[in-house]
Amino acid sequence: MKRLNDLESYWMPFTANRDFKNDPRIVVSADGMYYKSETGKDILDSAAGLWCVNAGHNRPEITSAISQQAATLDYAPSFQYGHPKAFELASRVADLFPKGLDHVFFTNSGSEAVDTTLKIALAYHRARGKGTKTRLIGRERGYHGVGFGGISVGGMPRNRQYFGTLLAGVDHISHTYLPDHNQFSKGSPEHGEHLANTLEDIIALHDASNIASVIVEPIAGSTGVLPPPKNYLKRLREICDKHDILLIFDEVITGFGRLGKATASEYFGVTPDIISCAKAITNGIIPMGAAVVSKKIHDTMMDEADMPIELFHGYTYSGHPIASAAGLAALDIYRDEDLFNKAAKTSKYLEDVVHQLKNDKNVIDIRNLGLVAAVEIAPRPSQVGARGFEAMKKAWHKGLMLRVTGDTLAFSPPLIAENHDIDKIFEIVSEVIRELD
Ligand code: PXG
Repeated sequence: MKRLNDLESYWMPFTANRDFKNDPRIVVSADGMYYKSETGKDILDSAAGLWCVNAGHNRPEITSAISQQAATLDYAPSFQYGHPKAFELASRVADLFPKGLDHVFFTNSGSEAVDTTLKIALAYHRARGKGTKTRLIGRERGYHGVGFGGISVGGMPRNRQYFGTLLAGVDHISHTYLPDHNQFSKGSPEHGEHLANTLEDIIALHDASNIASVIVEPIAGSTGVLPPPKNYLKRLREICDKHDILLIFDEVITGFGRLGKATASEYFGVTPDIISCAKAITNGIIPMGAAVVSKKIHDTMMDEADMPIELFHGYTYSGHPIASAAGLAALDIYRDEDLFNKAAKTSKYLEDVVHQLKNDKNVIDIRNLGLVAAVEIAPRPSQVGARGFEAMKKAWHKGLMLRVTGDTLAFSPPLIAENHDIDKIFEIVSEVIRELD
């Protein structure tokens, strides 16, 4: 008989399972900026969970909305039936997102949101009689979740290499990491706009008549925080317009205030055709994601697609009542506490504080934009990622939840963070860095 509550049964995602189970990091409760560990220690959250708890932990407004909803309407079928809160949340999201992106297709995660955007792009071109436009373009070092669509257009080698041939007909434009030119940049780096032109090379190779869409994260997050070079996103938009290619922004981490605006699209003044989002849509409390789609795409599908069901796609839990209730309560908090503007103010402070680590041991680059920052540590020769992994473990023992990707320490605190929280995060980080050999 297996022991109940041993650590063995749960196969943890994106985790060094054997290492974890020898020295577990387990949290049992949370409030505001802090978790509590099972030993009763306060753990400061420098990552908003996994970039999702933008309003801070355990907000009573959201927990009570959830319990009320659960007691009123626990579940409603998402196919051919509706319930009021899904419609209400869709309107609220459309209102918050850039003008013209006003139709919302709900999913349960960022990965599903991404796959939904890709499927809509293909179905749209087909519906308008351009069925040859099928190639999907992503970007090197992109992260678009872990579905087969997402890893195919994604560009994180380890997320792809174990999983066979992936989707056919996918190409990647160049990543935008130019350390020789942009080291220690604040905000968008000066160099790299020209890298958008690698899209022109792919178009020259395949012809635009065969290309459906290009998907990028406006600011690449998981790969280690790479803000887009100045004018780069505008350039991508121009190329897509010129060639009748849909531009998709994956805003799973940037949606709902991370850059001090509702979306990165708004922040950069570039409107894509589709946005994927997730995470902070419910403040992370219940899984939910969405593809937010332009009127042009939506109306084409309504006018031209097969009848009576226009899009053969959806999930049992699309627009789940409890997720919808959580989403509405989260959006109320963002609005009532003016949290996006608060994040914009705190991001200036974050920039000042994080760049003070410039001369710390082994620090080879620092990047930031909005309430996102990264400190890149030199890898140990022949042991890439080891210093980063150790930093994460040391930080935990000092009371800090630290998100690490390779040897890059990434910061995305809840938008409620005060300047003193930022100070505390980087006091601990500086100590950790000093202790790394
Ligand atoms: N797109 C982007 C841009 C993401 O960042 C996903 C899609 C997938 O979302 P789901 O909900 O399926 O996980 C993500 C997820 C990190 C980190 O620390 C980032 C993510 C997830 C976990 C950790 O970099 N992003």
